[in-house]
Amino acid sequence: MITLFHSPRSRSTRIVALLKELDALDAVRIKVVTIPRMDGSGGRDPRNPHPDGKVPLLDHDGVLVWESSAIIQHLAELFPASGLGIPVGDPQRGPYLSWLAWYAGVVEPVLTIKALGLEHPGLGRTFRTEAEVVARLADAVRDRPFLLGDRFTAADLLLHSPYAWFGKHGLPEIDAWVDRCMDRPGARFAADFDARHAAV
Ligand SMILES: N[C@@H](CCC(=O)N[C@@H](CS)C(=O)NCC(=O)O)C(=O)O
Repeated sequence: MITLFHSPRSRSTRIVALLKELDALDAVRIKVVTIPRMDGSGGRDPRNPHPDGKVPLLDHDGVLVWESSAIIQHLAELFPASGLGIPVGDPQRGPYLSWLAWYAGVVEPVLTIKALGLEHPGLGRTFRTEAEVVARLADAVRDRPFLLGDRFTAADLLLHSPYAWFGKHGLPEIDAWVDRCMDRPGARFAADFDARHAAV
């Protein structure tokens, strides 16, 4: 039994999109839970076994998988037929894993630092700046539709997600790539799912 703990319009929305892309909606149960929201609504949900009370969380036969990057890799490998993951032995495997890890290790901290308006030279030295993050992404998609070439992968699904929430960046390369990622069955399904469960 596999269960995704999900709260609408949150970081777990991208995992709902992934389930659709993987054609795994019959195999994975989606349990909608609450989380504390910025506006003071919601709250930690006692039904959510995430150690920090966060979403997304995957429970696979009683074993917990947390962090979006890990959940995405786990699910893409469990449901390989869709071709959203890159298998061991494929020369693209290294870049694919690197994009997933770079999202968690660099993109999330950098975007959070920027959103909070924090400034310290050590932050840029450690993580790099938002301008550098955007430049890396723009370089990657300037001459090809997706991060790894012609094919949409789970790396695109994860890396484009901040721009899907917070609006486009304004750089034509990034905006066109985000449009391509949002014009997918997974993104459309997740938006519809969240609209139907938005009260939670
Ligand atoms: N790095 C984590 C971040 C998870 C996260 O912060 N999720 C937010 C929702 S967008 C959450 O659950 N917040 C509730 C809380 O902080 O208690 C991931 O990507 O899985």
